[in-house]
Amino acid sequence: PGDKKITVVFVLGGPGSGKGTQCAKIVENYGFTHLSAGDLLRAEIKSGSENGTMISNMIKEGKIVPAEVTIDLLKKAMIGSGNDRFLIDGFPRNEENRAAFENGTKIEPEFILFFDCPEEEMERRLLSRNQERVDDNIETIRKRFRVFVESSLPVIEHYELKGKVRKVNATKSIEEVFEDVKIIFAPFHT
Ligand code: UP5
Ligand code: MG
Repeated sequence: PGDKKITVVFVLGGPGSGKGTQCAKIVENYGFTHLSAGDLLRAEIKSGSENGTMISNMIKEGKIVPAEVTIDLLKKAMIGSGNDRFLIDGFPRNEENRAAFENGTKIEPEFILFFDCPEEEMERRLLSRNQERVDDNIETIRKRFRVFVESSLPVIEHYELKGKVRKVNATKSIEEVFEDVKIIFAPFHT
């Protein structure tokens, strides 16, 4: 009772499809708080928490961390932000993530922003990225692609059936992709 409405957009797409890059641009114009699940997990490793070693091993293998761990971090970040509009980037990555988030928070996403990009292009971007990610080597990148196809695409299909997926061609330049994103976010302009 008295709860104000919380707006959540899940930002999904393969590794290197440009989720983080586009979220940073959305934040500038549309009053959202950007929460990258991957960034929250990497911060948890750095903080020296008891889950750190487990998370670190999962990320090096491109595997998906248990839902409760990620959701706990997301919930804390949502509360800490003081905002009521969120871009949740890189989550949910599998059906377990999706079901646990929906059951645990009772939040239904407004829509899913899906960056569609071929693997060759994503691979090129990840291999030329220079930010010391332990998972940006060719062996781990291949594993991340496989997990995306096997576990994450079914989540996108789930929301497709509900008419909630807004698909964007992510192959173009950063500015061109953002032109398409802007159309989708027009109703949220601040
Ligand atoms: N770039 C971006 N857009 C471009 C464009 N249009 N043209 C040319 N270049 C472009 O972009 C990647 C690179 O491409 C950058 O150098 C950028 O400049 C350039 P970025 O915006 O970083 O893409 P993004 O989709 O965010 O790629 P990222 O590597 O972050 O995606 P992942 O989904 O692989 O990574 P994430 O951090 O979400 O997850 C990492 C790992 O954490 C997972 O593999 C998993 O092990 C774990 N994890 C979980 O277990 N659970 C979760 O819920 C989340 C993560
Ligand atoms: Mg990212």
